Amino acid sequence: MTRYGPMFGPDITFLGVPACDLAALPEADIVIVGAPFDGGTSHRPGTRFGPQAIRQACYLPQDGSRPSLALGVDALRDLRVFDAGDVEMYAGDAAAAIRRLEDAVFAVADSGAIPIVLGGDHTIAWPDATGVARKLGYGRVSMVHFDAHADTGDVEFGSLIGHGQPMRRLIESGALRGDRFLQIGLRGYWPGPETLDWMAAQGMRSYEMTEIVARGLDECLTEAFATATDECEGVFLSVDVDVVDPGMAPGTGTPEPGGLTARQLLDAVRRCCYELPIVGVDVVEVSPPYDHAEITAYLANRVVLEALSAIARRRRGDPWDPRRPLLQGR
Ligand SMILES: [Mn+2]
Repeated sequence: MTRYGPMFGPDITFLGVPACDLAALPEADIVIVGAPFDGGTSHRPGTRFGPQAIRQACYLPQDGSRPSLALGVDALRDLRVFDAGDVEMYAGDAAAAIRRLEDAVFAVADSGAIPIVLGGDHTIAWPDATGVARKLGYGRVSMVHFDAHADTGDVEFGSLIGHGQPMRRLIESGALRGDRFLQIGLRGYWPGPETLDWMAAQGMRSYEMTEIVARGLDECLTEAFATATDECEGVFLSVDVDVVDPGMAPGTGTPEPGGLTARQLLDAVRRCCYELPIVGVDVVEVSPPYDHAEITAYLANRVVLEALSAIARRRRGDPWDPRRPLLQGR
């Protein structure tokens, strides 16, 4: 296992943070890992180009500094953030690809850093959360999962590996507990009753958009956070960009109308990373070939930055009140 650089495109890092080698990890708070894999995609492909798009989608210099207006931290400087490049993930050999990714994520977690994985289709959540659970203990990590889809399919296209199935594999293997699994933003027409019955039997809690609209996202998050922190060492945050309405995130493989706004997702990710003991993050399903004006890549870049900034603010330790004005010491 070593630094490959990006699997596709020029050798850049996330917004210019220093590069690192997975085989010789530095003392780090955060290690970004690219997972350029779309071999588990059921419909529109292209997420193999997601990591590079997310790394560079920004109008500011690629200088390794991003002072957050909202949080008053510069996460890329306040935290030791490195980019390990892409794990080699050949779409034609899904089993080998996810094995390699799980080892990479485990190496980061084992070093004491938080892995932030740039997808890639959602298949990667299986090796991502498993890699973290290998370090912290099976059943000791909870999941907060933003998605239009439950991703709890059993066998699809004759395979156990696919972007509609990672959450089932994580629970079946014992890596994560079904009753510490919080899903936010589900909607549409999949899965069917058999899969919903299986999810209920695992004790999963899935907040469908109808409930989120009726109760408000903040109230749902507060409730979910109480479950996520009960009897668990840490929380894995998995963000499928298709949780956002396709009008604000068109560049994705399985768009489902009627989702969260970009603003709601950024605020929710901020709350997760400020209020919860986050031990791993992935941001998945950005498909640049289906994007328009880089809308989706820009959003995913900001999701990563929001997570980093909130982790930095949480570590700083002083209270943060979102209602205080910007120029009066928020
Ligand atoms: Mn998904």
